Amino acid sequence: RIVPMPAGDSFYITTPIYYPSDVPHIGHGYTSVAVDALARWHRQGGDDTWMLTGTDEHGQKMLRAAAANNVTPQEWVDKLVTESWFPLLETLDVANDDFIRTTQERHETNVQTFFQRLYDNGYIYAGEYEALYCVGCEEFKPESEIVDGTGPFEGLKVCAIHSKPLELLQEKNYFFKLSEFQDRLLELYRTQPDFVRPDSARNEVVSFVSQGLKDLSISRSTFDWGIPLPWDESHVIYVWVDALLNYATAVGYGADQATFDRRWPAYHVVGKDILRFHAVIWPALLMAAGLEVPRGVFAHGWLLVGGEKMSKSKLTGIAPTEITDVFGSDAYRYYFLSAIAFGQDGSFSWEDLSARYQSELANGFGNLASRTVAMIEKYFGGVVPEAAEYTARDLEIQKIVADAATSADAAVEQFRINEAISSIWTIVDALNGYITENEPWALAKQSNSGDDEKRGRLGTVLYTCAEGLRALAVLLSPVMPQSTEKLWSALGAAESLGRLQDQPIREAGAWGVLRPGTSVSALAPLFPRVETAA
Ligand code: ME8
Repeated sequence: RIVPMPAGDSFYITTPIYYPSDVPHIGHGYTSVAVDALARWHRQGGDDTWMLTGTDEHGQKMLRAAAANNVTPQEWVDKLVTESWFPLLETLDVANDDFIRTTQERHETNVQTFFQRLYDNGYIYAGEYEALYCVGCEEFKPESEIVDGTGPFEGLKVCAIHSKPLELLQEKNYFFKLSEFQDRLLELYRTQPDFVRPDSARNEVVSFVSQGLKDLSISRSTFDWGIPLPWDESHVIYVWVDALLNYATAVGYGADQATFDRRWPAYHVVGKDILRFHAVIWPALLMAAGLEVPRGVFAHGWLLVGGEKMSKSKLTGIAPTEITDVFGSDAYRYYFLSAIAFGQDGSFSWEDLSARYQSELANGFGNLASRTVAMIEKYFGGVVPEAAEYTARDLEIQKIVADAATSADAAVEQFRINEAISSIWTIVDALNGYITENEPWALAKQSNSGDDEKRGRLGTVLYTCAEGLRALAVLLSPVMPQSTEKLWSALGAAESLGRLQDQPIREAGAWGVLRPGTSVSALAPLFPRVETAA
């Protein structure tokens, strides 16, 4: 079911808020660049776009790490956020509109407002709880995720994800009546089939909820690093529900109704590890508070390194800077967004990254850009020539450009980023083939010996390439903001057409936008040769 979004719509999109205690790795970077590319696309499509990211700073994990480092939890998270998490955004060229931290006042106060409302609405009650808790997951574990320990943990119950012993917690807790929402949730998944995407994620959620839901413990009373419950300050709000609320407090929930109305509801992009929190618990909490549910939840897959899920517990994490220092941030963005089917697991390897960098970016896109600009410099004194008469083959190129732009937009609407990129790449491949067929260097030789028709043809061929590159710059700018910017100015388009980020992406496929007579300027290789140690 494809529902195209009209231009000018509100488009609010979020990443998960990350635990700052982990060092940022390429998995976090993957989610962030995907959300950033989607946001940039919509922003350039004229939608009223808002991209949010941030950090999840409460909970026992943070408290313990701070204690181990002999600092207060606030000092601990402040240090991590400034030293590791803000810089990640710069490293990956993420243009987020806001960054929320759950220790901010704007969050804490309004989380309390939200829970008071749930309490007043009768969805919260006090009870006794005894269950096994994983501090790594910050979650009470269901039977299916508990395994018997081995080695040093022989005889203990351990978390299947973290392989660390679980802690038996027994305390008075407040509970949220999640069990009451089973029917309404199933109704939601039925009436809005794209509420959870992709289909595999939707099926998992539907089957989970169909089996019945248990009420959810939403408070803890044995430590105080969290947000106190407004009606019982001896409890702090469970870190996961505190965290989910970020999506609402960041856009004014409880404080600025006008902003909240303008932005909410959001699209959430998350890794599949945290799908249930977003597709089950979060909409139920919103329903209980009488608020609109999210527009949708998109769960992407796992990045695998050497066949293993890369995470905090398995020390195979690779820092994004290890990649960007060598290949640059555009290549990072392009690689993860094009090589992995968005929604499915994908493997990272240095060999694959290097190979794609060389063939697709350096030899494919980069070389097309360099030689087109160089030929315009050489044969037309650096001035974009006019097209003479278009042949059927030229018109075919124009159609490829128009079709690619249309399909890419349709794919982005469906969060299918890799499909959008492969549609756009049909332009790169077509133009490289077009240059080979038309041999502009031969045309130049013939027109030098006075053949006016060949001169006209040379102009048409090079205009076609330059105009195709103009479309490529616009379409690829959400994915590769830096190299497309360089290309844009080399084409002289910045002066004649204005800023790249202001070019309407949904009109990128129109023909004849780049003006003949525009002066191009030299273009250094967009994707220079790299020496890889790998
Ligand atoms: O779960 N492959 O934070 P977190 C792909 N604070 N993506 C990965 C990944 C991998 N191997 N590893 C991590 C939390 N990610 C909570 C979220 S939201 C209200 C609270 C990405 O720091 C992926 O997006 O553990 C995953 O969902 C997220 O990092 C988990 O980040």
